[in-house]
Amino acid sequence: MAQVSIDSERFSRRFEAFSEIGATENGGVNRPSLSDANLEARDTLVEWLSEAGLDVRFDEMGNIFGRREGRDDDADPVLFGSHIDSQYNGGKYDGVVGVLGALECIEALNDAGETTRRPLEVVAWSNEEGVRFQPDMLGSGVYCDVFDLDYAYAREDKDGKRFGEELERIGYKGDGPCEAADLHCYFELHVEQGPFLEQQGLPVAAVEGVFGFSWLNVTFEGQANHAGPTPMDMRHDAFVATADVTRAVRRITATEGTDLVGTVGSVDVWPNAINVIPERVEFTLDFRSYDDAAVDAAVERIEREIAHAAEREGLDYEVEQIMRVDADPFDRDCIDTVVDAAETVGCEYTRLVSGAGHDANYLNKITPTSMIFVPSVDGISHRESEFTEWDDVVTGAEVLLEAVRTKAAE
Ligand code: HGY
Ligand code: MN
Ligand code: MN
Ligand code: MN
Repeated sequence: MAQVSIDSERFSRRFEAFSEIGATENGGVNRPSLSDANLEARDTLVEWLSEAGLDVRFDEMGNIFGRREGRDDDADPVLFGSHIDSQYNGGKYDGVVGVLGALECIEALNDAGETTRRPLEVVAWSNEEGVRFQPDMLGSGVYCDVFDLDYAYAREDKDGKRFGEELERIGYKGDGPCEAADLHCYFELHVEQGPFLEQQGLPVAAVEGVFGFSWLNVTFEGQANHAGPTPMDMRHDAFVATADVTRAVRRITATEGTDLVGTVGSVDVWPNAINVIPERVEFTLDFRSYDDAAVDAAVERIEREIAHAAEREGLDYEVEQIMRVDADPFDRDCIDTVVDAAETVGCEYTRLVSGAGHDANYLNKITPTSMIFVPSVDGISHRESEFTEWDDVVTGAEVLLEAVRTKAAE
């Protein structure tokens, strides 16, 4: 049997070409969900999947699948992939490494003329990032029955455009139902987006689970007024309350749990003028931990802080929970398959839990799942300077290939 191996050159050429789509001046990418750049990336991926001999389809959420028949075509397939939508000024490795890495695994099997007992399916999930259309992991969420289709189609971006309409506009609102098929398992190769692999000087991690998280949208409503003549004790300043709550996030993460993290990431101030007291502020809260009780405690405490801040400043307020995902450990056998694959490849490895959310969170609810991480230089991600050494990307793809071959033979 011919040696099956990742072709680093071919993989790199594809990755560099893909990185040109929606490229920013500082080496990142700007391919938010259902944007024109995301459309160009989708079309490019569909072309490459077809050229690799895969049977390509996309479902009513725009999730793109490429299928390679198995010797036993009725067997449940091995599914593997990630996402190709990006942050507004994001990194070019986030998600793409997992999708093009999966395609490269198919090419390696094709080159070697190796068939597999089970069918293989490569997937690119829609709207993983949740920055243009909240919440994130929307495509895999509908597929895994976490969200219903109408909810997803109705999600609006900041300009009031709806997900369903934008999906139709770009021509990726497929006919096929977005619902889970019977799967044998799911793997996702992804950059770590944190500092631990680099700190340990290791190229690969078998991922044992993903932090649970809660996303909240908060609105404070006060009173706009002139910044000059309005005495301080007559003000109802929505931004002062926002600042109080932001500070409270730090107090909570310092006391509610060892790995608990909290972020105020998006803030809209209205009317946002130098000489007007802010009337309305809409901002987001993102709490995460591998301990669900810590996330729940943080949400409870921040909701009290929000109420107190509003009372102090004489504001109205509203809190909307956009999503709550529990931390679920991945499947022990899939994790061990990744570990065995790393040993077959001959690379050093460790085991990690992911602080970043991934489509694998939801796939883990319906099929045995694990992930493979490769290092992020300086732990940077969701930033244009996101970088992973190419040798590490290739090693990650080799581990993915071995894990997929193992499971496809079962
Ligand atoms: O928020 C996340 O962790 C993911 O990048 N959507
Ligand atoms: Mn990602
Ligand atoms: Mn991301
Ligand atoms: Mn993610």
